[in-house]
Amino acid sequence: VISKAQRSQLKGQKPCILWLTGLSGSGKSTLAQSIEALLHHQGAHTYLLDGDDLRSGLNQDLGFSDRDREENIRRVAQVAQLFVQAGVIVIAAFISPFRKDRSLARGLVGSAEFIEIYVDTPLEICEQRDPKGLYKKARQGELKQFTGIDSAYEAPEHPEFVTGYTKEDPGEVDKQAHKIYQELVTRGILSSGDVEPLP
Ligand code: ADX
Repeated sequence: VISKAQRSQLKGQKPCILWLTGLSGSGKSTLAQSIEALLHHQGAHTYLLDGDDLRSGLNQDLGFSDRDREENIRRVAQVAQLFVQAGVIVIAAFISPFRKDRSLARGLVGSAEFIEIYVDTPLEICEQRDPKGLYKKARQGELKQFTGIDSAYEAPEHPEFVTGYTKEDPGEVDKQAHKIYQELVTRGILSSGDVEPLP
């Protein structure tokens, strides 16, 4: 019987979940990718779980009713917890609009193992960006139950980390990722602070 501690020790890291929450178009996926790239280049073993990906596979039977979102997050949280058992640093990027569902995810792992990152981009900006044209459809009534329009988003009350609005500038996103990395070092999740300074 091999324990989580033994699996993590093999990788020289403490496993955890970096949980990114925020509106559609807030920049969760981009930030998640930047964090993963940074951690990977530091030698960490990571895995990225992203809403759009999981909804095309494991969760393809789910829609966007409150109940389906709850089930989406429940499954994702269970999967993330399994990765933590495997010793991996998981980055999860989901709207995850409801506090109780995020709190359930937090409860599945140790309190120090769940880092909630609120990607706090205001609705107006997300709507201006509208990368997939979904806000437009929601405003025209073609898409129902859209988060921020006719479905609720409950902002985190005590996230471990809040990222401000980042411009569509990869340099800005990388700076945010860098700050999060340093936060992980401060919390002792990652042992080395030897990350390359940004130019
Ligand atoms: S969650 O609310 O259940 O956490 P999740 O992060 O998995 O959502 O998926 C969100 C993605 O689904 C959005 O980025 C968007 O591309 C797409 N989407 C399609 N319909 C909706 C909708 N009604 N509300 C929000 N996102 C939607």
